[in-house]
Amino acid sequence: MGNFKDKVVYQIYPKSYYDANGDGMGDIRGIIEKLDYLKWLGINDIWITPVFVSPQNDNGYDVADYKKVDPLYGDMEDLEELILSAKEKGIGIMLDMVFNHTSTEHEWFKRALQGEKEYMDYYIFKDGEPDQPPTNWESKFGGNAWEYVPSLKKWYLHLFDRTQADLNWENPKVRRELKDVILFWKEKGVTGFRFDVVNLISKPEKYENDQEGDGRRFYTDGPHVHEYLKELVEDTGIADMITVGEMSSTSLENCIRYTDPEEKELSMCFNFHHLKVDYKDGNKWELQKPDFKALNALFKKWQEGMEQANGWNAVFWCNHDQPRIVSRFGNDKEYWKQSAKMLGTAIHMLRGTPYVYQGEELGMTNAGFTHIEQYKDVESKNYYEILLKQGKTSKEALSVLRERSRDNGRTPMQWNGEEHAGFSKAEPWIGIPDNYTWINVEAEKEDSDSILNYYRKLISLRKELPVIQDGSVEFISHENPNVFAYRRSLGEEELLVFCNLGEEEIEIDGIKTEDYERIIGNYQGIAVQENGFMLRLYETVVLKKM
Ligand code: TEU
Repeated sequence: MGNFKDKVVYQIYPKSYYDANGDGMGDIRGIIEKLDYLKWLGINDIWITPVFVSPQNDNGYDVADYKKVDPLYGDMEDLEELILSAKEKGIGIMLDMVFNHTSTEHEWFKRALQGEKEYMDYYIFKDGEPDQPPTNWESKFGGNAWEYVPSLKKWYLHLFDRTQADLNWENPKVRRELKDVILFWKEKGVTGFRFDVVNLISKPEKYENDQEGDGRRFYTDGPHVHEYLKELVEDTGIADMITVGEMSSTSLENCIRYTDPEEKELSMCFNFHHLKVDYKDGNKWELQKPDFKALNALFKKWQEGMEQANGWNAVFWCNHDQPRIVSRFGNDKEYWKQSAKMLGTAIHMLRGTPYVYQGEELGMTNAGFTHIEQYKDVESKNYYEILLKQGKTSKEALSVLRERSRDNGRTPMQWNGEEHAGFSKAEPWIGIPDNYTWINVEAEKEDSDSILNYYRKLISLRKELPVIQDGSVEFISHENPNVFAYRRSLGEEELLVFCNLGEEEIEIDGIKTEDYERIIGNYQGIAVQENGFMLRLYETVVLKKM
């Protein structure tokens, strides 16, 4: 497997990164123009969310042609130029492979709808009565996961939107088609791949009602998933590339298998358990304060568990599906700067490959939308209706979206304090929070104490210190659940990482501060005490043994 332990990956959501052609939407040329910024930041690879031909019902996660660039983003020449220019700067490009489903606009699905047997076998069609879906499984975007096609008198499965039909991986032809897509892009010179919800590809033999839940336990980390992944990797020769699987509701055991180098599946996995600690009883659409005790327990379990069994984590707070972390686990008002730096440190010193999502390095905040018309995301729009049906008032539903909508992470990158945050000359496709006048690349580049310069330092520390890349990890427990702390060690080298997730001072005892050198932190110095030190509000400090 390739070496990725000293790497940091940067995620770009092209629609909101930089608009080079002035139509209000970001594009591939926009990314090319910003490569020098990314080089300066110090990242190694860029994961770009899908830019393939798509009706954009789910912003490109509904692919209609895996081998063509959607004109919204540019053309094949642009993408080839991006791959080449990035390479010249020592940056790799990872493309996003959405292989659990295709758009219903994909040629394969259109032919299936015509009743062509060969293509019907590409998808999961089941017989049934028009009023009786084959199972009670729920779509991740709300509602039943089956859609009826009257002309065929059959239902098809869609774990996501009804315009995203699940592929039938049991069919070897489907697997061959998808391998062909990988080979196509590999030849173009990409350095890696991100695989969308790849642990949902293997469905159970029997389709039955789930009496306990929404059906996920039947198809999550499904019966043949490891076999299919191994085959995909072997037949396309990508074992040495950087690959990351997005794993929905997965287990530690499975993530170990997905990423143990001996298994030759993937380099690393994203899991989302730590981003559900503010879901009430597992329900994203019910607000609850983050449970930091649970957060600590999850990180301990995953960090230590993956290490023991030779697995590798992708570590992250933010992506295009998540609200902004500083608004979520930090305080984006009085302690904006401190809490953003603290949260960044918590992730970047971990064992695993850190991912920075565009704008996270600036401390970008949630969108702050107040009207339903401001939202563009299919999931947000669906759930707004569902919440109303459940009896919430429009005001209540909007206050849930304000915290939980995926659009919180999709507002345009804030480049400067000028009109439209320097993102575009035209009115952007989605709104921009007012704080762009001071939260932006230009302002933060100038300020040596900014979140941006702090992230740049976090990234460079990983390159400099083998203990961050390769050290073992051990969580340090504290009676106060707001303390998020761990030790990294490699031979004689030792790092202690302390983060305060809250707004009260906490005493940390039993540390001889004089034995350590402070290598990064978000306050001046250390508040040394008789038997240790005081961790101030949202303080983080990283100590290196001398
Ligand atoms: O997301 C998978 C997924 O299930 C979640 O991230 C989901 O959006 C969220 O938990 C719902 O509450 C991936 C992509 O990242 C996402 O953008 C796509 O919409 C989805 O797959 C379908 O392709």
